[in-house]
Amino acid sequence: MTNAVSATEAAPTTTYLKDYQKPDFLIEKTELTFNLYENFTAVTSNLTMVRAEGVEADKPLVLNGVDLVLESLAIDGTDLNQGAYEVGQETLTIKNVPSRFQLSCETRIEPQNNTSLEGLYKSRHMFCTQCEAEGFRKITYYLDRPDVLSEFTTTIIADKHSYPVLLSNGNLIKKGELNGVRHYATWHDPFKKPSYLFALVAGELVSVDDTFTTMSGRTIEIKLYVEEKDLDKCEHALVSLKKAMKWDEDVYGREYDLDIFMIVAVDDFNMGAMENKGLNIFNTSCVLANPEITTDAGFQRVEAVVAHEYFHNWSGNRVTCRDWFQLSLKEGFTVFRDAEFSADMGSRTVKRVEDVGVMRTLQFAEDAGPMSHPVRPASYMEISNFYTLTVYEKGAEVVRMIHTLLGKEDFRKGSDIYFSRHDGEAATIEDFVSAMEEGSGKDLSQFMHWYSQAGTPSVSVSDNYDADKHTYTLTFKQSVPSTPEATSDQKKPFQIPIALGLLGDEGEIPLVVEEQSQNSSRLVDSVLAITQPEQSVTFTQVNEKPVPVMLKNFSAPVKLEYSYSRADLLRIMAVENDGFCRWDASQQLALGVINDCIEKLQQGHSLEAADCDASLIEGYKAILANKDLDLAMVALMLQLPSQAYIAEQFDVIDVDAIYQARKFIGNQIAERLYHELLDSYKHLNSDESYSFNAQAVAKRSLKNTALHYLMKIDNEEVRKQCLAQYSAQNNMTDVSSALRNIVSSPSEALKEIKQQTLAAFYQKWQNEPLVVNLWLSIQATCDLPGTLDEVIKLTKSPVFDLQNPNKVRSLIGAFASQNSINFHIKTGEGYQFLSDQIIKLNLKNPQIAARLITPLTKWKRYDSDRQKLIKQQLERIKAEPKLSKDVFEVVDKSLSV
Ligand code: B3K
Ligand code: ZN
Repeated sequence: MTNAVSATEAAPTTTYLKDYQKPDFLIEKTELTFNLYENFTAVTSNLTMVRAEGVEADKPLVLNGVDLVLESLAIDGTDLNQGAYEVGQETLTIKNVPSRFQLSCETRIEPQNNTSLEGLYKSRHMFCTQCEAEGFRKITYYLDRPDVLSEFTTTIIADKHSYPVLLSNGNLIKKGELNGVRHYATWHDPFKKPSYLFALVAGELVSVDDTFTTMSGRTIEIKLYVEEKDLDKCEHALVSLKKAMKWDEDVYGREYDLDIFMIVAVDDFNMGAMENKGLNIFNTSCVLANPEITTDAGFQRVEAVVAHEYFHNWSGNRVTCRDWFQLSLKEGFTVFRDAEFSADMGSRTVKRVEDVGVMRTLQFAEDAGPMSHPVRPASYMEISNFYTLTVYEKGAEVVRMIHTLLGKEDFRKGSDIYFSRHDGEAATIEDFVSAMEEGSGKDLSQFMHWYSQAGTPSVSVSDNYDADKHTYTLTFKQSVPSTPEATSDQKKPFQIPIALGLLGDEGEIPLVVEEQSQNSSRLVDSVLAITQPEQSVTFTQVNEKPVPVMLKNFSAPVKLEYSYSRADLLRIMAVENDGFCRWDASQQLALGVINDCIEKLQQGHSLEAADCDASLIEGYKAILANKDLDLAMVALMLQLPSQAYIAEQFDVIDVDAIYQARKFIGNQIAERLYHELLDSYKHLNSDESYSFNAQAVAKRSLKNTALHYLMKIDNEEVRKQCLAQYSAQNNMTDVSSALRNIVSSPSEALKEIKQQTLAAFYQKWQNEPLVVNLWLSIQATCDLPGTLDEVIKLTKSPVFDLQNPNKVRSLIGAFASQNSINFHIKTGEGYQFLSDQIIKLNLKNPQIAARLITPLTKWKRYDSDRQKLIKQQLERIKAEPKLSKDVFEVVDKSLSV
């Protein structure tokens, strides 16, 4: 029978939200049988299909299918002859079908050659699946869309020695031997689900088992499947899962539904993890952890991702998405849920500050670039390209704003309505927002613009203090930049919650809104919801000119513009209660100083000590001396704004000046606060054994922040400290931090040691891929000259594997996105290197190839020489004879701006 043409040859077409049509057919039951062999897999499907109500009888059945070899096709047991159906590039059309029938279909696939890691594929020796968004169509012909929900029964047959463990969604209902060599297992999932939540795993795995008792007293079996060598890295994920299960019961009243919850760890995975019903599949990097191999950031990631996938059981699985335009319905909401969970488990402020960091650098940049799209996009060519920071992170901020506007109780009422009303259904963002309106009695119609309008809004604030009347007026003006889908003037004003406070000499000034402005500007729990392009609020009984503190807890994903004096910022840093604003004040203070240096460099001057304003040194000194502050906060406030954040402040990014200025200020801080930093380092540097809790993480964070500054100074004592920290091999957080400093040190004294240390580190950890990945990324992000050559060398070494996404991200991704001074090397070799890799990956793994393009998409933001060089590379990629849809969309949109 026909072998469908590869998807990569299909001309990219655009899918529009406005064209959404309900499915013509439904699949009541899905029975699948997989016969797994080394050189092919035979898939048999039996689908109980019904024509949807109101659909004309002559409408053909159109199924999705990609890269499938069709072996047989039958309706109600009768084989179809060739004229009865048509196999297209990505479809199978059956012309005449009854209103209710049994469709049987046999296909052959080659998971062993599937390098896209989408559909059924092999990771090392294990078979596994990734079906979201449209991977199921690479397994069998199906209605591969999220609004077709079906009850699945899955039988897996495989060699019993190579694949002793056979898993799928739901409950195991049957298993047995077949002929002494092969065995089978049948799984049944009682919950109807769309195909994207289907999962299958077959491999030589062992499990770590646990149980959880739900709020209604049911005992859930928990199984974490890993390779035997990883058995010692499972505990943290299991603890995190049980915490997440409990948290979702406490905070959202959501209980787990199946009797078993399984997680499987795989090495080759395109993203972090996948929430398949009852059978989550995880990238090893997001589930395995122990102190010897995992940093604090790694522990946090595992906790967050385990929780995120678990929370999807309700926000995503029980209530799923009508179509992929609604992706943020599950992702934005679930990111908000996991962020709140992490905040409750660790330090709330630290979590918030980290998330805001991602928003203000990466998401704001995405929103200002050629791939900018609303939280609910209006169109896409390849949906895989829309698993973005906007859909996830901005989507979570939008849900957070609803939470802020409604308050905790009403938000919970809304989420209860949403979950119970749409349980077992495929819902839309409107359904979610309506439930929130109903739960709170509030009107969120203007709020909906957050879902349909792209671009980061700016809110500029001016103020006026009337000393005679004792009034203080704040005036807010909002604007949104033009983005690909709409110009600035076509956009409607947003409803923006601004949490605020006024600082007086004696602390917080009580907020009393003047009666006249109460109609338009009501303040609820210190939150002002602005709705107009320009809007003022006047406070009375203000007896001194206050310092306004705005956007507390980053209450809206906007750029807030208000010119604070350095003295105001120091004040906020010292006394403000809101942790985010306190941290942000330290960022704005440093940013101001760095910006002055950038300007000076751009005018051709060199920098001198006086350019590092004394206010910054004094501010940092005070933070280090402040005994009331949480150590994690101290560490965060001492960290200079990232290069990416500094870059975001400019229309034209001057890579060299930003790098030089930031480095100069870093060195000044190190020199001028040397004793304070060293004291702090020594005080915190203990050999106590590792524990993962907020306090211990905070200590290590501050200690390593101090070390990072100190290592900017070429000083023997510091070098010794750093080498001693490395040699102590106490935990991976400290070891990797020391290694990073050794590798990035320009000191001649470390030149040889550097190579020896890198070699010894690799020698020790070569059998731990996650540690090798860390080793790669430490080298890839080194800002010293010559790093590009090292990175190129590493891509050619046997350590590297272009087919493993974690390796690609650790080496190529880290280099291109976190090493701006080397990536943007003036010769253009960095761009060429990246494009070479993208071209190599284009057909092998289109999703990863498309992600790698991100740094090139921002080409318009650089100087004209760099613009030219980057554009050349984009054009080179576009000229490739066969381009995957994924790569085509990103390159095409980048070149169309
Ligand atoms: N839902 C998956 C992401 C799937 C990405 C497909 N390209 C993981 C998550 O967000 O939980
Ligand atoms: Zn998710």
